[in-house]
Amino acid sequence: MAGETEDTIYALSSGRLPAAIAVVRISGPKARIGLETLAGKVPEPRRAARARFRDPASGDAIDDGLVLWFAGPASETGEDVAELHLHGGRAIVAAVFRVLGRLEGFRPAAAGEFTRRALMNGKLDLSAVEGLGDLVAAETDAQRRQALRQFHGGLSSKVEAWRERMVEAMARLEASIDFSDEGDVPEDLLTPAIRMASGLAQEMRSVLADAPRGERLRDGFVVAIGGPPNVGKSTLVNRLAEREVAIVSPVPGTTRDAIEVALDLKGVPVVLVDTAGVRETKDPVEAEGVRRALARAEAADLVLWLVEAMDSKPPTAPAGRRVIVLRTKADLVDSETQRRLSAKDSMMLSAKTGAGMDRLLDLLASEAAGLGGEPALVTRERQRHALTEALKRLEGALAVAAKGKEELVAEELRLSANALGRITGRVGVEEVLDEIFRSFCIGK
Ligand SMILES: Nc1nc2c(ncn2[C@@H]2O[C@H](COP(=O)(O)OP(=O)(O)OP(=O)(O)O)[C@@H](O)[C@H]2O)c(=O)[nH]1
Ligand SMILES: [Mg+2]
Repeated sequence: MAGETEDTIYALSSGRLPAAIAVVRISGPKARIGLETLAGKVPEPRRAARARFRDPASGDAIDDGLVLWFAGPASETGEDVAELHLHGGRAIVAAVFRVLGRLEGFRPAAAGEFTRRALMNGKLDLSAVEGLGDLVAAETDAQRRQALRQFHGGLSSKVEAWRERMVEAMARLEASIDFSDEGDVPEDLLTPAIRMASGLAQEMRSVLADAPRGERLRDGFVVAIGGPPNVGKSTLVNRLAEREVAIVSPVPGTTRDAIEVALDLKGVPVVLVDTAGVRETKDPVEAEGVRRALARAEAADLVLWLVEAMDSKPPTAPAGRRVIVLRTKADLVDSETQRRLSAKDSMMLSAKTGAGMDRLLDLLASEAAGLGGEPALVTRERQRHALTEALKRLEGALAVAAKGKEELVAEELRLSANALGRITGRVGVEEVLDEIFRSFCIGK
């Protein structure tokens, strides 16, 4: 719970004004005073009540609306929280803020401060906070599902369960080391510890194997559009984006900078990157564009390498993660040539007539689909690092266990559990002692 010295914070929690409704939240020890000052009453917890908001200094009515009261600790932040539902006018919100700002111990909330207080008060753990951030930022269904799973503790509950198993094994080992003269400590403690550690290591490896997919889903599946100048790269990007994001012209070398556009392909976020046409050039600006184009192609998840259908000797694509060659301007070649070319291993496309576009979209969706499906548990580098460290320590524990060194096993397990604790933001040394005394009734 927040201490007496904690400020009471307030902020507009709904979107940009003006809007139909504005939600102002107040959290902290004096939230009740804020509500009484503005609305003249505090309703029953969790029940919406009609209220007339006034400025007590002038007695002026500010607005009519609703108020909600959540008494701490049963609130989002764990503190007393009031929610004001106002009409979403700028002057209304400004007047409410003016009243709150005059109150002793009140100040505007900093970014993320409500969530931060929820974290500090144990309402959310660290990975749930990250899930919440992703949930608000999610732009596609697959991103939303993944974020919601994390917010609901998908990762933390798994990590906590792992940690508990480790802490228990550790406690048993330490009991055997520290209290080996006590009669009620089992003899062979290493065998169950080894079994536990190798089982956990296996589970961690499989969660880690899924991590790149989770991280990628947050950022989007990156598709770079590359190829020689003037083949219709920007035209294709505009067509896929269904708006004019890039300049198209018959002059080769039109695109210089890499241009990004976000697409939602069947729930999976795809970032298309239009790049400068790749060719030898003396123009330093274009040369920089070509350098960037090649770098983007190299880093992309998929490269669509475009060449003109009538080009008999098109330049080959640079090495990327995965390259698909597309032949553009299909409308400019006769049907005989079209047949001959499509017999080869490339797709024909006309951004002008739309021919081949459906097939391309299907292909992109199926390439990106790997990111959808069952949401991954690890979605951030921070979590992956901590989990990798936990696994490394667990493997270390197995290695020293093989040599029969009990104290070292316990130490490696402790470091592994600590690394896991970093994922959820809860690392407690006290727990180990608690565990020893709970399960062995040593009674000291
Ligand atoms: N007939 C025909 N013309 C096309 C097609 N796609 C693009 N074009 C034309 O080809 C020219 C070049 O198109 P852009 O999209 O600017 O080509 P780009 O590959 O982005 O070119 P740079 O940015 O210079 O590398 C423009 O005049 C387009 O109108 C197509 O499918 N059919
Ligand atoms: Mg272009």
